[in-house]
Amino acid sequence: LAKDSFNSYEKLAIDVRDNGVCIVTLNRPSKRNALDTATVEELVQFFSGAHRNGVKAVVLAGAGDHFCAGLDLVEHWKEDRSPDEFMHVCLRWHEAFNKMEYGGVPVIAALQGAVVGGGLELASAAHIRVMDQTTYFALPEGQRGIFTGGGATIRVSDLIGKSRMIDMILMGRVYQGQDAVDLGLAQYITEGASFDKALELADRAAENLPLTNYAICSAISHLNNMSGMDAAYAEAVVAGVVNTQPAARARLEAFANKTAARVRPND
Ligand code: 1HE
Repeated sequence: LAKDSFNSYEKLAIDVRDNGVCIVTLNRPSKRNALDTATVEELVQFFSGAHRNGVKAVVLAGAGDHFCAGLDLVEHWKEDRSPDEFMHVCLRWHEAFNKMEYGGVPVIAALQGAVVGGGLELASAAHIRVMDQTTYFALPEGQRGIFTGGGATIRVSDLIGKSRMIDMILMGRVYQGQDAVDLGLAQYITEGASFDKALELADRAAENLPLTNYAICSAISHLNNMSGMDAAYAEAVVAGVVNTQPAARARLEAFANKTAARVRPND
């Protein structure tokens, strides 16, 4: 784990654990962790290097009572950007979020309070979302006179379907509680802090072999973008590499020797 590579961050708080789990915290609670351009640049930097730097799993969190209020609307208003400038702002968001989704390192988002606009776009680029009783999801862009630019049309539609995504942005509809899990906005809901559950999941994910996690947290997203025929072919190629990795032999041997844990139903 290249611990030195995590020293240069000013916007994100980065805590590296001995097991390779990294806690990445949006650290602007007084502004509800609104995403300004500098924060997005640090997300690009972190997620571009995470795999190369030996990160085994990430907990993505937000400081304070809210995960993320989305685009920094005050910065956007003050900058009075041209269309061309804002297109390039969005392209940096895509760079960051694509590096998250396709980077091969499991990213578990720990959500509380507002997960809105670009905050929901950020959360939906994570592989797993854990929410708590305070968490709520919305796309306020419709009412603000703007539009999503950080991938909601793709990733939020993937999570809940296009018509529900349209309803969210057209009507400002808010989802929370078990409804949000049933819809697919989050996979887990906790009674206590979502962070504790997210860290538990990240610790567990970090025990998988890195090449297996790479396939899970990169190949699946790529495969889903392909036609069925091509995806089946590419899946076979990925499995050819992953399922013959030398590091897997000890785990296969343990199964053959009956020392490995068996899959059993939950209690
Ligand atoms: C912000 C932002 C922000 C808060 N940009 N500064 N996103 C939104 O439309 C959400 C806008 N924010 C809110 O609706 C609320 O702020 C919250 C529900 C998130 C939190 O409410 P609350 O009552 O706890 O806080 P607050 O009093 O509204 O805000 C506290 C401070 O945070 C205040 O700054 P202050 O200097 O006056 O103390 C707010 O201005 C600041 N703040 N949210 C900038 N978003 C690539 S396209 C992406 C499209 C989008 O994401 S559009 C944004 C959608």
